[in-house]
Amino acid sequence: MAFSLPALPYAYDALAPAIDEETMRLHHGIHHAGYTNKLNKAIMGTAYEGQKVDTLLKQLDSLPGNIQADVQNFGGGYANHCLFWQIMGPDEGGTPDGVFADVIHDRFDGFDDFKKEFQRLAATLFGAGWTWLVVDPQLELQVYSLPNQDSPLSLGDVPILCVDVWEHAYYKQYGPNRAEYLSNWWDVVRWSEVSRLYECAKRDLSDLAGV
Ligand code: MN3
Repeated sequence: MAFSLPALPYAYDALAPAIDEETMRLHHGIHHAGYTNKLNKAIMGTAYEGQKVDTLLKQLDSLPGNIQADVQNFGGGYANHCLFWQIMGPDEGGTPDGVFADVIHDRFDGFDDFKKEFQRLAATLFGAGWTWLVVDPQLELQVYSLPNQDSPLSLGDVPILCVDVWEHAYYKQYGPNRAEYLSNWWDVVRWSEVSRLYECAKRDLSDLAGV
């Protein structure tokens, strides 16, 4: 089974004004589609055909040299954008609630401090890459940036929130003003989904550790 470009779970103009329609069309229809096609080309006819992208990214270090870089770049590009579309939505934003809100609060001295730190990392990432909120194998939340399309899965962490700071994600609409893009992006973060992914990540990591 080849990888396919997932349909957006909302209309192309649904995230405006935070992310406008033209940016979403290019980002999904050209960039994400491009990663999907290149990943398929890299994997097709190899022993890794049919594996899930998460499985490939988790075992990146042990992949043969001729497909390792392709999985890192195109597999990462494929998976990262799938998550990105999923954790956004129209009329979202605000703050998380329930158990996840408490976890964020305890880990980062409050939601505002979490936002500040996450946005600082995203604003200062040099060049192209993503900023991540992940659950690590000790089930702790961590925030960090990674270059290019590198995935936290390849480090043993499970990503639950991400922001794309490649120029293709914002330049058409915001020009070089990445900080403004980031400030507006919070308005479309779908905290209910991030919270659900947190619970899934905890469960999967606990199963893995046999606890
Ligand atoms: Mn992108």
